[in-house]
Amino acid sequence: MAIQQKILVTGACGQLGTELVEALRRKYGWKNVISADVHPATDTSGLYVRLDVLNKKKLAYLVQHRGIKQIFHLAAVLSATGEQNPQKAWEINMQGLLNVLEVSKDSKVQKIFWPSSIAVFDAKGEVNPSTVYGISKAAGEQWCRYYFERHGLDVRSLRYPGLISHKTKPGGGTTDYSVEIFQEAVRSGKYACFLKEHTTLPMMYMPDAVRATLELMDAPKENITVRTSYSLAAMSFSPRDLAAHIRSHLPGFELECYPDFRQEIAESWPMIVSDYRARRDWGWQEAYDISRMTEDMLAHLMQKEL
Ligand code: AKB
Repeated sequence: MAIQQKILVTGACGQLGTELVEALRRKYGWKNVISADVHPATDTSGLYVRLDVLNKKKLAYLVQHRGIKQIFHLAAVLSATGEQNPQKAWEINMQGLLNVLEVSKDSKVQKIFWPSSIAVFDAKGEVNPSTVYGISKAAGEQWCRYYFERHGLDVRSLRYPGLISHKTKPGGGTTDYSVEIFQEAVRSGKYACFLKEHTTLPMMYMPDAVRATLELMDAPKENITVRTSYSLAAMSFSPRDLAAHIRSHLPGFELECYPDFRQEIAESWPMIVSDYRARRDWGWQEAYDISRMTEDMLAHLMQKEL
C-alpha cells in the first residue's frame, strides 16, 4: 500500500496525463490526486482544478492549501504545435516549469516529475535540439538539475520517445502519426501519413510509459544519478514497419505518405536512443515491443468500434 500523499498533475487532460492520473489514483487513492489543466473539466471522476501553469499565484495557492507533496508537471506545447508559435511554446514550457520549481521550493513539495523528450537530441543522438520544444526541454533539464543541486528539490525526469495510446489522442506532436494510423486502420482501412515511410523514430506504448514514470518516482533517491533527464527506450520503427505489423491483423490496410513540415522535425531526431542509465539505476525494462503493442492497440480500438 503506497503512503497517502497529496499529488498534483498539471496537463492532466493530455495524452500522458489522462493515463497517469488514472494510475496515480489507483496507487495513492482517488481523493489524493488532483488533476489540473487549462481546459474546462472533462475529468469528473476525481478532483479537478482549472489551472493555467503560467498563473503562479493560483498554482502556489493550490499547492499550499491542498498540502501538495508531489507534482507531476506535464503541461507543455509539443514539437509540431511549438513550431507554429515558438514564443508561446517557450513561455508555456519554460515559465510553466519555472513556476512549478519556484512554488515547490517555497512549499513542502517533496518530489517533482517533469517530462523531457527525445526532442532534445539531434539525429546523431547528441543533445542539440532544433525545435523550440526541444530547446525548451534541453533548457528545462538544466533547470531541474539546478534546483536539485542548489535547493535540494527532488526533481526527476524522463526523456520520453513518441507515446502510443488507445485511450487518449496525442496533440501537436511529430510522433502523433503512430496513434492516428491505428485509429484510421480500424475506421477506414487506410491512412495518409505526414511522415515519409522510412522515417524511423523511438516509440513507447503507454502502459510502459506510465510504469516507467511510477518506477522512477519510487526509486530510492540515492539510485538517481541523472538529475537532468533519463533517456528511455522501448522500440523504434517507421510508418512502413508499423503498417506491416497492422497488416498482419488487418490484411487490406493501405498506407500512403504525404510528408509535411513535420518530416524535417522527425529527421532532426535520432532513430534510436540508449537508455542504459535508466536500466542500471532503477531497473527499467520495457514490456511492449512493436508486435505486442500493435496487437493490444488493435484489440482495444476494435472493441471500441463494436
Ligand atoms: C512530439 O512528437 O513532439 C512528442 C515527443 C517526441 O516529445 N511526442
